[in-house]
Amino acid sequence: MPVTQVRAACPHDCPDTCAILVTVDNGVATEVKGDPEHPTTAGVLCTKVARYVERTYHPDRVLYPMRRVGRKGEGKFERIGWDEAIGEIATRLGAIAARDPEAILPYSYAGTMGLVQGDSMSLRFFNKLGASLLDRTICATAGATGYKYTIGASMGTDIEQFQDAKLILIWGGNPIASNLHFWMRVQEAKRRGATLVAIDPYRSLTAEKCHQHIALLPGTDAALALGMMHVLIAEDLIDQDYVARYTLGYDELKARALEWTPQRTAETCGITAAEVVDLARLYGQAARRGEGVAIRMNYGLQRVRGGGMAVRNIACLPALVGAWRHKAGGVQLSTSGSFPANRPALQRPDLLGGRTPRTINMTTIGDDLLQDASPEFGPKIEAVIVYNANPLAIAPESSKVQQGFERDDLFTVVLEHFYTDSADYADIVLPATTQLEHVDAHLAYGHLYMMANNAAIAPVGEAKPNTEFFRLLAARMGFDDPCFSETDDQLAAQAFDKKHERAIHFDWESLKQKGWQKLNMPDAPFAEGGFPTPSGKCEFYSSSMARDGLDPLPTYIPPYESAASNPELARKYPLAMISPPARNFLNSTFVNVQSLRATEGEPHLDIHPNDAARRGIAHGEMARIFNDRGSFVARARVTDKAREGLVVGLSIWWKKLASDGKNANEVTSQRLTDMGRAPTFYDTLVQVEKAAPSTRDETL
Ligand SMILES: Nc1nc2c(c(=O)[nH]1)N[C@H]1C(S)=C(S)[C@@H](COP(=O)(O)OP(=O)(O)OC[C@H]3O[C@@H](n4cnc5c(=O)[nH]c(N)nc54)[C@H](O)[C@@H]3O)O[C@H]1N2
Ligand SMILES: Nc1nc2c(c(=O)[nH]1)N[C@H]1C(S)=C(S)[C@@H](COP(=O)(O)OP(=O)(O)OC[C@H]3O[C@@H](n4cnc5c(=O)[nH]c(N)nc54)[C@H](O)[C@@H]3O)O[C@H]1N2
Ligand code: SF4
Ligand SMILES: [Mo]
Repeated sequence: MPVTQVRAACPHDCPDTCAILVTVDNGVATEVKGDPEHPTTAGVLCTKVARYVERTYHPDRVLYPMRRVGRKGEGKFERIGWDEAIGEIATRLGAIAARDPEAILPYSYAGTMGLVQGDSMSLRFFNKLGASLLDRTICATAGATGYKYTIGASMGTDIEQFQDAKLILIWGGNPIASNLHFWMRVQEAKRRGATLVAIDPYRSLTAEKCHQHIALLPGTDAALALGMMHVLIAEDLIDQDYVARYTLGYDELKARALEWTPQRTAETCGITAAEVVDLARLYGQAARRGEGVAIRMNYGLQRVRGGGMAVRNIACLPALVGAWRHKAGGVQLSTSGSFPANRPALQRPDLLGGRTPRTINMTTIGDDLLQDASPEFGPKIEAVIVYNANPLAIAPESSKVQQGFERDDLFTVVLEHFYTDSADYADIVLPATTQLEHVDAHLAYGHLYMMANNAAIAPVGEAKPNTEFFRLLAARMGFDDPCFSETDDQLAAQAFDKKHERAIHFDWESLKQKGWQKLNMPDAPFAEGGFPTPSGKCEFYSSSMARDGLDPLPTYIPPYESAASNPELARKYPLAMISPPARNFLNSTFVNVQSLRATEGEPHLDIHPNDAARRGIAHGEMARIFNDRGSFVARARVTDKAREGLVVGLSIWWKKLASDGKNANEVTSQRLTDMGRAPTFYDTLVQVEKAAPSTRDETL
């Protein structure tokens, strides 16, 4: 066989969704590289995915169906055949479903973002079965909800315009680690004279490289946005024409914003009043000059109690100063709402046949697995099918998640590439294909291209695509609707709604050949209003919020856990902890790739010199981080990158690769955000103390 090049797309939960070229030599993938022709990928892959070949042929891949032989969590399995595995799963699920199908729960997230290997055949199966629905909230639903109330959909400034901005606010994001191709555009803007401002409690890799860094307290962004509005209004930096034509509720907003003096804002955010005033002036004056002023908001700021409101308040700023008029102005949180993804065709909610099963929130899986049957909760959860997710590592309040998955009366199936922390608790582990081994269609949440992924190699071992597992299981359970025999290509061909004007040119066969195709959209989406809200305007006042029992105007909702909002708790646990992504991991993916783990080293905790000194902790010593929910250990890095009162544990480590078998989610809570029912990972108070030296065996 000759050496060939196959067009692929990066499947990971990253805004960039890169176009990849896979070199295949005699059936073996030898190299992945970024497609130089694809405008946002520009020939570059991040260090993680540059290792995708190493990950694919990793000696620890799950190669065969496996049945547990040890205790739950012990990770001892024996090989079985696919036929036996499917038979056993069908029998177990069939018996549970005969009593109550809602006792069965799918648990999945974005291990792959593919529209096919994500949720297509899987949800057809669960819909037909009548299983519990899963509320997929673990990442972005707080911000997405706040943004939707204000702007109308997850749409915003095109990444391909950012290089022409003169001012870029990087708000609650760390693009050098988590949105690399956006950072490349920012670098170009900087070369063309743009000013860069990072708004982040932590001096991240990105904040370090910006002209300014505003290190506010976690969870206080909503107040900073209100303080900026105050200054913009007081100093007459509002675009009155834009506001009059394309926004709703300015007078009410004005009254609200005037309550937020720079002094009050500064006290709430733990910064100076001058920082508030200067930021607002920088923003308002550049917009007044007709320059591109753009905000890249990211999800880091919405993992706190008031996360939805914070995103909403920030999303009001571009309309106030008319920044949307410029194609390099406005705001981007996510572009996913630009894509006319045809989820009903893929997932077939009609197979529910009029049933409305209960919904389980994936964020509170810890509590939910420990719930007994009750009229409010419904049946006890008796079976969980995990795919594209690693709940033991990534869900908050780990000790409860672990207790739940340890239950002897719980039947757990995990579809995986590796023996993750979650796979160790499975009754049956099934080998899943990687992106090099299956077909998929993708949208992106950081750019505007529909993407195709071709299979480059044959499945490794006995791995099968997620879709094939659900096809086999459906057949074994007697589901004979024709939709259960559709191939992955047939599914991919339904991924986008061809009748929609933005996807009018979508044709799966040609997308597969070309690899990518841009949506049909204007460069400046809201230059003349046209917001996809109920009023068609940017909604400073939102009747939908009033209807949903929320304050219809921008406001500030303090964190659950902070010195100001909960002084009693703060006396016991005085440090705010955040656990944002490490550069060399992708959530918990890649932690087991030796070359990448070696770069991260081991779990660290960044702590300010004053906080470390008070606790007698020296740089490089082990620290124990704890609160009422649990504890974990990490090696202290004494650094002023973390502001005083804040500790930072870059994540998400595999527990079994940490010296104490734990990670940052031991101490995070299951409390939910103000909107979107989302997690509050970065709304966590802890205490830190010196721990015994690590007994970690470096040869592990
Ligand atoms: N390398 C790498 N890339 C990734 C990921 C990964 O794990 N590794 N994960 C992917 C996924 S799933 C997602 S959702 C995105 C996440 O990436 P981002 O959306 O960028 O969000 P985070 O990394 O959670 O946080 C970004 C920054 O927000 C800061 N932050 C924390 N709390 C606050 C706050 O209250 N206010 C403000 N203003 N800032 C705050 C953090 O210190 C951090 O530097 O990245 C994706 N890309
Ligand atoms: N403390 C703390 N916790 C967090 C966060 C944080 O910042 N701090 N971030 C949160 C966020 S933003 C997110 S999005 C979640 C992420 O949570 P998850 O979506 O659970 O993400 P991963 O940990 O990457 O787990 C994905 C798993 O899917 C598997 N996988 C990949 N492709 C396939 C496939 O094709 N088939 C199958 N069967 N499996 C596949 C991978 O091997 C991997 O083990 O974590 C959240 N948890
Ligand atoms: S993880 Fe993100 S930056 Fe890395 S290759 Fe995938 S899409 Fe590109
Ligand atoms: Mo995420």
